[in-house]
Amino acid sequence: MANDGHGAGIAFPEDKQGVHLYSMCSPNGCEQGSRVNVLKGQQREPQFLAINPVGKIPAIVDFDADHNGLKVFESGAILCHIADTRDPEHKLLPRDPCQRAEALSWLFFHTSTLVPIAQTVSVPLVLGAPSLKSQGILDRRLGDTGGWLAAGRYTIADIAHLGMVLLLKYILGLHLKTDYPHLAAWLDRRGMNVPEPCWLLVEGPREEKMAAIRERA
Ligand SMILES: N[C@@H](CCC(=O)N[C@@H](CS)C(=O)NCC(=O)O)C(=O)O
Repeated sequence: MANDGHGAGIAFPEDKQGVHLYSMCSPNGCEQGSRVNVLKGQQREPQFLAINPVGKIPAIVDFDADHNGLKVFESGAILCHIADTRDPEHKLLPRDPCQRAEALSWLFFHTSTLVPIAQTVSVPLVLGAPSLKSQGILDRRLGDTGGWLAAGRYTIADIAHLGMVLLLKYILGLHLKTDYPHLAAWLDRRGMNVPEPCWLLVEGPREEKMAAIRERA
């Protein structure tokens, strides 16, 4: 696989067929397809951010005719896409709603609980502090789409982010309207106009707010 000059050090594919993986050998990556060396910061190169705006490996591009260069990031989403499109017998992700929900429960446990715990310990040692902040990533994405996170409409992707965005806003003391205007507009948009959790409205310094949260729990 030759470097076609797109990225400073990332070898992008010349034959645009099938599923192309962008990754490197890491706990949730493997050495296939194009190597994106996160130890050298290649995940933050514009050409890779165009594939995964979150700046993390793994990511794939699906060049098959049906999928038309579809970009997928987040290991869970990649696994679902592969299962949905390359497993006609549904061996990897069952079709039966009960079995499917069970498989997805454990997949989501892996990506949302186990991986962050493992990374809390390992990432600062290997990579230093993460440089791309979630709220900035979401704000840019919503600025690009002008609406919702995915599929041009309100989906479970928007629903999933709501509580955590409010929590980040509170914990980090974010000024959304001035610093993250697209995120602020998204929160105000029809369908997202839910009341803030009561504990967010507690006045006073952070310690008092935390005490109020514990009291109300
Ligand atoms: N939730 C993501 C996590 C991906 C992730 O954190 N990848 C690491 C390598 S194992 C990475 O690219 N880190 C680079 C960075 O954070 O700058 C997934 O499951 O795909």
